[in-house]
Amino acid sequence: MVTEVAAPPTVITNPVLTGFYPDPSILRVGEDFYLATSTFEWFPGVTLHHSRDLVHWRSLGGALTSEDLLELRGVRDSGGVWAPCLSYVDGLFHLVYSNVGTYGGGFWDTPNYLVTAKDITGPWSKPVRLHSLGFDASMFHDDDGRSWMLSMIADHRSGREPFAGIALQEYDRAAAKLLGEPVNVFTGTGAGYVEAPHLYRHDGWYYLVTAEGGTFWKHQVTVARSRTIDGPYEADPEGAMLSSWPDPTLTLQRAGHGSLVATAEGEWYLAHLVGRPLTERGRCILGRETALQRVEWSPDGWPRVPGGLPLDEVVAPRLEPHPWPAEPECDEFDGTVLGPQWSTLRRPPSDDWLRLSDGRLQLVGGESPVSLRGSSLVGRRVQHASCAFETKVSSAPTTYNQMSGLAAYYNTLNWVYARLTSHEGLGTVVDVLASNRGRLLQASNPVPVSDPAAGVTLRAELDGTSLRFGYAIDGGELRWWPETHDASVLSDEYALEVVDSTEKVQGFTGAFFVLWAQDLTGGGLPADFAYASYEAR
Ligand code: 6LW
Repeated sequence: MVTEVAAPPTVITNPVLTGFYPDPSILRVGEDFYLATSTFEWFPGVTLHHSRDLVHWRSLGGALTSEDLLELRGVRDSGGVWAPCLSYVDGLFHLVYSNVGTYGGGFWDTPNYLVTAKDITGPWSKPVRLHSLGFDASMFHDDDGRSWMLSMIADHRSGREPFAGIALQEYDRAAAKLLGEPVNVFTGTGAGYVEAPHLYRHDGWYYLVTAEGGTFWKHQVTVARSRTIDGPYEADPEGAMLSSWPDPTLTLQRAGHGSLVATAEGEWYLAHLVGRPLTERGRCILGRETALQRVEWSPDGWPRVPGGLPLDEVVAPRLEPHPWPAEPECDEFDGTVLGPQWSTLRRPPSDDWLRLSDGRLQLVGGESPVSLRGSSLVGRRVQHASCAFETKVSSAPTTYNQMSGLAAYYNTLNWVYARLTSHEGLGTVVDVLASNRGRLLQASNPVPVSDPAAGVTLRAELDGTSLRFGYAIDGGELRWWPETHDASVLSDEYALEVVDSTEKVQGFTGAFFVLWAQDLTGGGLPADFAYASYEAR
């Protein structure tokens, strides 16, 4: 007699999106699941991922690929696109997002926008300007055909709670405009920083999922419910739906900013952000990532994550496994557009500064590393605690104002750059320059290059907090500069600068490996990159 051995349940291994993919908004349309995440000062705006089984995810690149959809020139570090929300109605994907141009001193300039598209890969419609009351805009489409916009409410007045609550306002889809006045429907549970609203209807209740506690260690997901859409909303008497705060030893820390999804068979999951510090409550070089937790409904109708703590592995839904082909390690730049793994800084790729032809990527030397408008930079997220990035660059710098190469990059103030440049005494050289909270450091000594046109191989290797750079010149083998760099400065925790309890510089992004070219003479000296390889180790 043959006994049937049940296949072990498939598991979801967290984070499902490794590297800088925060503030996840999850959506199911038919048999397809989508995740939309924040991108801040990076193009394309709003990164999109796709899955058919919640286990395997593939990148679809980003939604906001041009400047008529998103203007990022001039935005501060960690400004730009905060916390998108993806929804679906009338056969159209609806994407709302905040474009936080500036922040500081208790103020946020945060216009919110709505774009729609028939297909998740676009084209997306001309943005509809919504209100600017606060960031973390989201949208809910009710069974009665009405739609509602939500966001956090910013209050700069002294002595007031700067995160003043959650605004709800009706949105007329036909007229493409907001109706009536916004109402503050939820001021939180007292954990502070109430933000990131997502609204759902289930079993006759409206469930308002928010984040509280702030996006660092005390972050949490809070759920409140009401029988009527404009409240009053009562928070779950059992407290936070999810938080890492109770246990600093967990792998997944900073858990918060969640959104819900149900499979067609009614299995519920929560997408949320996490950080994986290298040491307890230390620095998260991979930034805020996206994870999924299983949700069980309590007998009295509350969505709960069993135990309320983020698990590294959760049981996957009963769906056919749907793996995707692996991303190639090496990009030979033999296409005409950049692959979905690449992002650019504050401006989308365009022929005046980025060209892909003849199997190479050419960057026209742009503005300085601190530029908020014209950086010639193409980057990919660091997605593994141990990995390597390599390229071969050729250029003809004749002054110290011309440089090109690869860098480990967090923001305009924190990076380590192995570059080809010119040195008064030595001529063309390769060296390593670093910026630590804006303080420039000559990190490694220059090495003369006699034949730059032949191209210089540059390599970065990251292992935990240790980052080192190597070079191969004039047909020689790969050599390493002796210095190793503290990679943990490329983290949210290090980038965040607070002065007199005011956040001067936010740290919301994550580490990138980038190809970079500057020509501070304004002459636009080009640099050619033959390939770029990223190896997880
Ligand atoms: C986002 C807010 C948050 O707007 O961090 O973690 C902010 N939660 O909801 C930036 O990601």
